[in-house]
Amino acid sequence: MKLIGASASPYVRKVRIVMAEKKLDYQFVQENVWADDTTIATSNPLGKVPCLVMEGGEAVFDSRVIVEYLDTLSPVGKLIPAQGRERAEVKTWEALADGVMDAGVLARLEATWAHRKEGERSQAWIDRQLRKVNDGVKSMSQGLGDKPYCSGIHLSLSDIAVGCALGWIEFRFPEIGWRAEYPNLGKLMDKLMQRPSFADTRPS
Ligand code: GSF
Repeated sequence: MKLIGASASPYVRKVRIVMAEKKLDYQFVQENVWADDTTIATSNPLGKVPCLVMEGGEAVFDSRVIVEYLDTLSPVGKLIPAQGRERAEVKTWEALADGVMDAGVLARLEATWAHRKEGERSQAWIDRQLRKVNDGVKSMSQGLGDKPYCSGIHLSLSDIAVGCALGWIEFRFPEIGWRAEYPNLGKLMDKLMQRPSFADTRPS
């Protein structure tokens, strides 16, 4: 399998961590989707990473579809419960974490996308998206409480998705300072960073 991605992308990191936790082999192909000469659309018509390209050349996207597929490939370290409430809970944590990343990406693009002129940037839009980031992180902290993991008693996709969202906020929006406000999230993040899957995929 070939994973097309970028080392700063939190969605790509989620897939790389799942690959590592599941002990799956793959080739990581770095692609700058913002470059004029990007060829990402030949694999993903939406022009986004991550995109998984299978041995036969078929493409699988987006990150939620990819991680769900990867979790079926081996029984090693099941990350998504097979059914029922537990499954819905993990998928909701993932949706929350992805939603925080989506809002953060929208805010960042509004503020920094090179093709948007100064007068075209909307502070009201940036504020709206950052509110979602802040509310989302607060909800993560409330949901985690004093439990060791976001859902269940073992590592799951919930923790991986939350860890990717928090790590990316720390990387792109250090001023948000979620560690000071939510020590329980800091504790979870420190624990996750002790895993090679997280330590080896720090956003850069
Ligand atoms: C989001 C992927 C995405 O926005 C997923 O895979 O979960 N829902 C999708 N990827 C960004 C890179 S990043 O911000 O991490 C991307 O490829 N953007 C290119 C574009 O043209 O929007």
